[in-house]
Amino acid sequence: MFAFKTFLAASALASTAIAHFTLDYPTSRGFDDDNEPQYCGGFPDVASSRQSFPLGKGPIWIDSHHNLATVVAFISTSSSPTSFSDFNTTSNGTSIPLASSIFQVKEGEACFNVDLSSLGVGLTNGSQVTLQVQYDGGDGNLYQCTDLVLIEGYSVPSNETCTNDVSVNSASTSSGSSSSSGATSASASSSSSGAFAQKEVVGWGIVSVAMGIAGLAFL
Ligand SMILES: [Cu+2]
Repeated sequence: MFAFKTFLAASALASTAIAHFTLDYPTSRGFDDDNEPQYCGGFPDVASSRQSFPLGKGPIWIDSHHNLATVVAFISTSSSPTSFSDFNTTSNGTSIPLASSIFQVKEGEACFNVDLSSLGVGLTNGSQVTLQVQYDGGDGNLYQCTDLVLIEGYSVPSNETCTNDVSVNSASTSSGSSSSSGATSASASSSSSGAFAQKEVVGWGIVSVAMGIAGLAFL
């Protein structure tokens, strides 16, 4: 009897462990671990109310349940995106750059900053976007979506600000976290050239992500 109870407890722990990852800020449309491999984690409809989010630098928080995972974020500028292809181009055909670098996270809570005003796709105060996070912890690509309205000068809650940006130091995983603030300010002071430099470094990753998105779009 005792052993059976122990077995049940172990099973409960195991099902918690397959939670893949959650998008905690801004709040996800919804979470269903069985459907997380699907577009927007199985929640294809835009949320009834959009969350305010900074037009400039703003934080994204995830909770990773795998030892190590590869993460990237991208946006759609459609008010009602319906597929991955809506995250490739704007309505007038302009291609949309990735919203983050392609970076790695360890298990646990992690944050990274995006600056959607820097993407060059004409976002302004009041623009509506959907941000999708792609996460691969070794069991395939998983997705979460959040629906935002971009506000110039919007201040996120102080407990959601991201000072240890895990997307900044991903190329040097052996370096300590103490160097992160310096790296953050360095990249912030040269955001446009920094973004291009990151693209060069992770060029093949971007190509494979883009091909993955395009492949899904043409299925
Ligand atoms: Cu998983």
